[in-house]
Amino acid sequence: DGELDYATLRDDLTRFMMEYEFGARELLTKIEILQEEFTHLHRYSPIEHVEWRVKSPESLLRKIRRRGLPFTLDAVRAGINDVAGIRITCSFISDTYRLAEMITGQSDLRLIEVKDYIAAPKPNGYKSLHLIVEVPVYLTDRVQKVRVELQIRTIAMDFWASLEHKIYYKYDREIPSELLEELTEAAQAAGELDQKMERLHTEVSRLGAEVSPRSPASGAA
Ligand code: 0O2
Repeated sequence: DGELDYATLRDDLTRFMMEYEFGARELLTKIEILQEEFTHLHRYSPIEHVEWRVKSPESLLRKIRRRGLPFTLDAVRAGINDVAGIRITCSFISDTYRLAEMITGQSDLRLIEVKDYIAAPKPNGYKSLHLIVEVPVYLTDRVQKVRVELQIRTIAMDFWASLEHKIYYKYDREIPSELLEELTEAAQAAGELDQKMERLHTEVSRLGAEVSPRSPASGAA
């Protein structure tokens, strides 16, 4: 006793990571259902694409160390919200909020935190709607609640964020100031594009509804 039982530790960690994967998959099914029904009703899909991942054990360990958390599964459960992460890319800003509402309104999910970087972008221009939701996972012998980070953003926001992310790591987290300025300008341009697309989308939906108010098929965007 008191000795580190490597096999037990490995099994516990595998089980722990599996729970996060199950949590993410539960949420992915919910997202798929929303996408299918929404598409049926409105004749367009609010979602362009969905990506997801479970953090690698290496990256999880780095984060635990960075945060100064104890190396216990309970501490990770309580202190790290993005072990499982899902990113939803939408066409339009209004759809990011609609989806967030449809997800957070589900009674088996618990909303832990919302960070609305669309309404209040980060100083570098980063925009995205971040939700932390708790999902119940039904296991063989118990129900385990796991947290999943959901990032919901538009194609333009995603385009910007993926380039910024590459540059950020390329310059080892210290982006040169002239590049930073250009990135902020690009974020501004992406924001303007989003607003223009939103206006067009609203206009086209309105026209579609006027042409044939009874048929949702004509309300296509
Ligand atoms: P990586 O490399 O993507 O994994 P948290 O991790 O949630 O406890 P924080 O910083 O309070 O810590 O959360 P926040 O602000 O909700 O950001 C979480 C994630 O959003 C980040 O994960 C990024 O994926 C993304 N993000 C936040 N800010 C930026 C940004 O300025 N640019 C880009 N491209 N992405 C951003 P990680 O783990 O920090 O990074």
